[in-house]
Amino acid sequence: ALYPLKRNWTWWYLNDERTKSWEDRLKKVYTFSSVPEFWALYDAIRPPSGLNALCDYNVFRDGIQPMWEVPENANGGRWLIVIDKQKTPEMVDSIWLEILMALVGEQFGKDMESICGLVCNVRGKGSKISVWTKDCNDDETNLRIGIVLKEKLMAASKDLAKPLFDVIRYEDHESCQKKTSSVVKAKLSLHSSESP
Ligand code: M7G
Repeated sequence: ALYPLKRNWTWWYLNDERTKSWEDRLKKVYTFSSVPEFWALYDAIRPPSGLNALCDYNVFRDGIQPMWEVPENANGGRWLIVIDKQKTPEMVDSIWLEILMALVGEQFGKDMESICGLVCNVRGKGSKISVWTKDCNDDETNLRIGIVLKEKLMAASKDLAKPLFDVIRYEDHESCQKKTSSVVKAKLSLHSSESP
């Protein structure tokens, strides 16, 4: 194919069928391996703003299932962007596309190896977008990944002339699974107001 990607990515969809188990709600949509294939898929499906509450999108490196249980995620964590309800649907879609293009376009250099995938949780109380990485204790790598994410979000905010985020936080999956409140203590955080 023309314009092959460096690696293959699989797009997954979690539907909103409340009566089913989480695992049964999760479906593989398509694996893409070139730039035109990526855009054909992106254009054919709804953006996050078109999904019902409770649905998720996951775009993960081919071979890594988008769940805590698999070895690539078992010791991992995520950079989390919480998008409050005041933000417009277009802003959610912009954050999603900005990070998606950064991943598919290999914008994280050698740290691409530490990235598992990208998640969008569409929720009534406000959506979440997160980048999952392999090792929650590798602060150095995770921080470098976070800095690239922040740069991408700052640039997109400038283009839209709207601040897309206040803070991004890194948390480990284990704490998320054990959480009893909606707040998990962050291992790392980056604020839009701070430089760099
Ligand atoms: P969430 O969708 O990450 O966050 O988790 P939310 O609170 O904003 O909806 C919601 C629930 O989905 C969890 O409590 C689990 O029951 C289930 N779930 C989510 N994830 C990411 C996984 C996973 O990786 N594996 C399994 N088995 N269940 C999951």
